Amino acid sequence: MDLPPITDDLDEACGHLREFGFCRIGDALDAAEVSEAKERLLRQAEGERALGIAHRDGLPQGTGGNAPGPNQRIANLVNKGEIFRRIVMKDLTRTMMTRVLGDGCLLSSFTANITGPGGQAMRLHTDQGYAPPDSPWPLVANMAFMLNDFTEENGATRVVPRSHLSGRRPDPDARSVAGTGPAGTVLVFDGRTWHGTGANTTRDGHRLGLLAYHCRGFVRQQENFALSLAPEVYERAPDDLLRVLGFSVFGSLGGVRAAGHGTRGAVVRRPTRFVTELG
Ligand SMILES: O=C(O)CCC(=O)C(=O)O
Repeated sequence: MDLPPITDDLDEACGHLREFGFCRIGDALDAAEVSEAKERLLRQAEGERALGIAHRDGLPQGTGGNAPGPNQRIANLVNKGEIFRRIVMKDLTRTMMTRVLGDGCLLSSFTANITGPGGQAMRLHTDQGYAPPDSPWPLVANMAFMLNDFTEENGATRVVPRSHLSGRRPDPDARSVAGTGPAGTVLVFDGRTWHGTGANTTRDGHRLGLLAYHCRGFVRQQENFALSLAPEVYERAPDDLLRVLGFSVFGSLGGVRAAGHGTRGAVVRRPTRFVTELG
């Protein structure tokens, strides 16, 4: 077996993750959440295109110039809708990521990838390519939430079964399987698993995926939330969210010592006074 079945049993899902390097959890988002997130995402994507700031990719490799690709990426969803912040803080998200990455794990980035007709397959890679490939455990893990059905044809994320245990860098020609599933499913994959966006071979279909990329508490995040979180989101963010975004202490890391914020798990804030040159 290369594609473990979709399950809603988290123990079973964790077993799949250990054996295959990925698992699929059904009904991770309910119908109302799917519909709200999908509507928000499509409006955001349209808004970024209208402003001329859309990030487009998915063109064949080596295609030069600034031609817009058929796929659209949307960055930093934490700033772009309450539904996205809710998905980050869902019990399922926190429970799964804590089981895989330990207490104090962080959101590394939260983005969307909308594949469009003609979108090319992404080169197989791992999400912890900056670390030695033979790491005995994942430093990071990803949750790809499906806002519509992920199919072979519309670019479901490709994953290489058991590649997380290979101890090698990805072989771009390895045989992969499509992590398909109905809307609401989440594909969870270990940071060592070889994977990439699938090719979209449809005539007019899009694939709507949210990528909630997480890391252990001592790993540097992909998104620098301390700089990029919008002030109005920061002001209203509950401590639990701030903690997951990295405004928090992990062991002896991440504190703002001058302000006395050094306690494990404490939320840290920008000091109002600074100790500078004395004497
Ligand atoms: O969109 C996907 O299916 C996966 C995207 C991915 O692998 C990446 O952005 O690194």
